[in-house]
Amino acid sequence: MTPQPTTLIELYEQQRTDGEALLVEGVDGLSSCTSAGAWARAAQIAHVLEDHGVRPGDRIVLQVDKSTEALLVYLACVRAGAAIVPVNPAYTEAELVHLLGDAEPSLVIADPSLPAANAPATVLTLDTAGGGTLLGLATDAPTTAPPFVATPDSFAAMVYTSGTTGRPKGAIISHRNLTSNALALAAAWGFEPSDRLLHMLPIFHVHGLFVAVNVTIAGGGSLVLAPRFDVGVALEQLPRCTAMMGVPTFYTRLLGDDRFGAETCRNARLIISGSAPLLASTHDEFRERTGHVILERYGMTETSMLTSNPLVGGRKPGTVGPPIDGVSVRVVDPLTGEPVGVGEVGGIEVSGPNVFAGYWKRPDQTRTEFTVDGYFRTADVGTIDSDGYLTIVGREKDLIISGGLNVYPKEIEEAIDAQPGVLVSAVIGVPDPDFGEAVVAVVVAGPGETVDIVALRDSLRAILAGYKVPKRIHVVDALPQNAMGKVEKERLRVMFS
Ligand code: MCA
Ligand code: AMP
Repeated sequence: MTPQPTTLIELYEQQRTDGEALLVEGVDGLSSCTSAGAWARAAQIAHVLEDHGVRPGDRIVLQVDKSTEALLVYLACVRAGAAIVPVNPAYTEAELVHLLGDAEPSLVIADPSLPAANAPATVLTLDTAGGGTLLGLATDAPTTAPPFVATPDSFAAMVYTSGTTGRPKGAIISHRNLTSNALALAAAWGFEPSDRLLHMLPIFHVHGLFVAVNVTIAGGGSLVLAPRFDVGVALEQLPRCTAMMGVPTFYTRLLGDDRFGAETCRNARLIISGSAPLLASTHDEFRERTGHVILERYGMTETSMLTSNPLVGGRKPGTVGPPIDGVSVRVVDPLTGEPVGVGEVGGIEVSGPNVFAGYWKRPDQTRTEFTVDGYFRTADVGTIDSDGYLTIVGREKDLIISGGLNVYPKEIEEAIDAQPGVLVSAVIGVPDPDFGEAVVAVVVAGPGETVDIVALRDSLRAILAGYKVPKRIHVVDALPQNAMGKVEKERLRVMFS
């Protein structure tokens, strides 16, 4: 019997049953490629990376719009032993400064129209049409990869995640982390060569880049790859697919269209939601309209996927299911660190082969986020029921999840406070029918000053990615504070919801 793959290279090579089968079927303007073709093209790109000085363990920052070629860059990094650092194409120059300085990439691959193209590093370009310097250089390169031998601990990716304090930090993600997760999920969700996954997620995050792509590879199936989520494209493509992965906003938007129904899902066997809480009402409406029970799962950048409702058996709305194979999840008392009883609420801690090695260049922060017995503190708050299903009831971290994208209030508050006329601000998340939570800012003007909301929003747009810019800005005389002088965000949430 062939041993289970422990690296992404083994995963790809062992699970590829039919090299001539499509790995990616591009739609809405994206290109297609076979499994063997993708692997060979990735080898060629890996040679270009190597020719530009990239060595195993080096970081490669990627800021491009979603395309099939961008996925091949990910596979090329795997084959060259480099860690991909995916970056949201909406990030502004200001948002990139810290990341580029921190990651110290030996190479940047960027769309020529995006800020990373001006990075103070070696830059190769790649646009959505497959143009740019990168692929031109790859054309005549060998189709067998450079001689990198991966181990389970080899560095596969570094994904930036923010914190409630301080600047975004790079989570170091290994081949073991991604391979073990892909295998566990493919088995849990029954992925097979006949599967066709509708992929409309962005590829600058764990959900779209690793969960969707690696699970498909592990199952030997194919991706129907669209540039972005779009209801019209989903209505056209979903009937041809067996599975879909998305954030709750995808499903509320589909339900908002009368054409969406059981017929659209006629070939689907599995509809998965994650990255943000799925409302019970969305769950119910989806079941009534299509007959499908959405499968909800829970994960994090630092850990990949942790728990999932089952493929077979009871999917419980409002819960994120039991731990997936190989993952251990416990709920502890925040004061004592001791596990709480069934049905009691506490901090969620996790361990397993999927859990990352630590934060790049931040040994102190890494130490404080792990317990002495090696569990990672998620800063999510939850409870486990008598069947072992986890429910997330809140977050210790001051985090807003808008349309599946994380927004850290502190970063937005700092940006607002630096604007003319502003004394202080507080940023909160309020319920939103489309994004789940919407970013709202509450601002106090300095003495004798006024705040021009339109000008403030324009200034924020220039420095922050669009999804972080508050959807609403309210000016108030003072922020409510408790006896300790801390802003009472809960009161603000009630006032401005
Ligand atoms: C775009 N906009 C947003 C968001 N996305 N505003 C708030 N929240 C958002 N998520 C703004 C843009 O700045 C723009 O504003 C306007 O909406 C239109 O932009 P567009 O790009 O056309 O938006 P969209 O196509 O409607 O995108 C919404 C979306 C997208 C489909 C929900 O954000 C999306 O695909 N989200 C998925 C994120 C994801 O994959 N998360 C997984 C993270 P303006 O016009 O004013 O400039 S990984 C994770 O969380 C863990 C590991 C896990 O468990 O999975
Ligand atoms: P990120 O830092 O982008 O990896 O986001 C991870 C966070 O998203 C988790 O710590 C949770 O707070 C949240 N999250 C992910 N999946 C779910 C889910 N199914 N339900 C509720 N929250 C979720």
